[in-house]
Parts: sequence; structure tokens; C-alpha cells
Amino acid sequence: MRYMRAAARASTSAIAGPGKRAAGSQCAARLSGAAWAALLSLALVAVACWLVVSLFGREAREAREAREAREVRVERFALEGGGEFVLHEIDGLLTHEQCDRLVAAAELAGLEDAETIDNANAGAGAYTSYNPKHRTSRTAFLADGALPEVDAVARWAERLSGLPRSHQEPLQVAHYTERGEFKDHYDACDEAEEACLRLNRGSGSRVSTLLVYLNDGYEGGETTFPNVGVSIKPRKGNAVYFVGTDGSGAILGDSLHRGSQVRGGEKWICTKWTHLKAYPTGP
Ligand SMILES: O=C(O)CCC(=O)C(=O)O
Repeated sequence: MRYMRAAARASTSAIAGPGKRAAGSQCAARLSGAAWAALLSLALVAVACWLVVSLFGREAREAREAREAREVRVERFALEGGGEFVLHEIDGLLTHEQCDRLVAAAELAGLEDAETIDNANAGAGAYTSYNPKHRTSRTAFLADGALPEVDAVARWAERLSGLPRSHQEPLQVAHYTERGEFKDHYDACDEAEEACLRLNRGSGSRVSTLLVYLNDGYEGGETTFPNVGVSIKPRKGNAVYFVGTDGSGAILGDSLHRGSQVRGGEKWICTKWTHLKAYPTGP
């Protein structure tokens, strides 16, 4: 910095000295070389600073995210037949920026009416259908690797479930507008039903659900578990994780839940389901 200022001053006095043109122009050439060198070293210092700041900044941000996401509240509920139903609430699983990027990616991918299991038409080859009396939202699926945020959620699901990524469905992003809801349901699907057998694609039942709230500030829209009396208020970036089946794959009654009606505003979530066995992705 001091070098730069000295060079600038010298260069100004060379231009200002009318009686010393020849000497002055030589000096200007020499000094402009020095000024270039100064500028170059300044640019190098600036690049180095930028690298250090961005590297340390990213590390600090990641450390903060990991620290925040470690705030996990776990609630355990004794099951009638023994064992327990476990519900985790995880603060700050995603940052607000990550949530925004997932919403933007879903919008770009295009959202479609969310369907639910349709046993009535399973024989005719339609295993799901849009049933607005039960579920009113629009969804998009984001494949693994589509965005770093998609992988971040997948990693959390692996960590929480202890099952590999090959057992996961692609990430689903869902959007509810006012009065949108998803009435009481289980995420696990009883394979005694033809539709479930087809939908599970040979991967067994869904064993766990990781749901992340991608925005907040709307009215209603809580995720409610009526059998255990818990209602979770959505907070942007926070998540809910629970296991919906026992060791034998039987559905746990306590995992019954709903996305309560959005009474004002709009709600965005993403959901990662993990199956008992590898889940074949693709058409
Ligand atoms: O919207 C919610 O809070 C719950 C969503 C849900 O239950 C689901 O997508 O399976």
C-alpha cells in the first residue's frame, strides 16, 4: 500500500514538472513500470486475501451449520406391544439459503398435483391418483446430485436411518397453497395391498421419513402426530425425522401424521423417504 502511494506521488510530480520533459518522461516510464508492479502485487495480495476469507468463511459457515444442526430434540413414546416410537426434531438442518435453492430448483423442475395411493384402480394399473379430498399440494422430485442441498438432505437421512443412499427415494419438494393439506396417513405402505407392492418397487416398505421445512411464516401447516399428541410448528430449515415401521416392517400406528391445513400463506417442504431395501430409481 505504501509502495503504491509513493509511486502515485512520483508519477504526479513527473507530469507536473514542465522544464524537465525528457527526464520526466524517462522517469514516468520507469515509474509506470513500478506502478504496474505495485498494482500486480496488490492484485495478488487481494486474490490471496479473497481465497483466505472465502475458505475460512466457508469453513466457519459449515461449522456453524453442523453445530446448529446438532440441536436435536428426541421424543420417545412407548409402543403398546413393546419398543418405542421415536420422533426427532432437528434445528437448522438446512440454512435459509439452502432452503431457497431447493424451492427454486423445484419450481424450475415443474410441480405437479401430488398423488396418493389408489387401491381402487390398482387392478387397472393406476396405483396412485390425485385426490384433493385427502391431499392438496403440488410436488416435484429432485434427483440425487441435482444440487448440493439435495445431497445434504440425503446424507442426513443416511446418518439418521443407518441405511445407505441406495435405499432412498429421490427428494420430493411439496408446495401447499392456502387451505392445502395432507390428511392423516402413514408414509409406510402395507405391501398386502397391490398398489403398495408396486409402488415400493421391491424395496420393502418405507422405513423412515425426514421432512425439512423450506419456509415459514404461514398460518397453520403444522405436522401433527395425533396418536402421540405432538404437533410440530414449521420453522424454515428445521426438520422432523421418524421411523414408521418396526423391525418386521409392520407399520407403527404412532407414525400416523398429517400436514395440517395451511390457513394463510403458502408452505414448502421437502421429504426424503428411506426403504428397507435398495429402491430402484428411474422410470
Ligand atoms: O406437510 C407436512 O407437514 C407433512 C407432509 C407429509 O406427511 C408427507 O409428505 O408425507
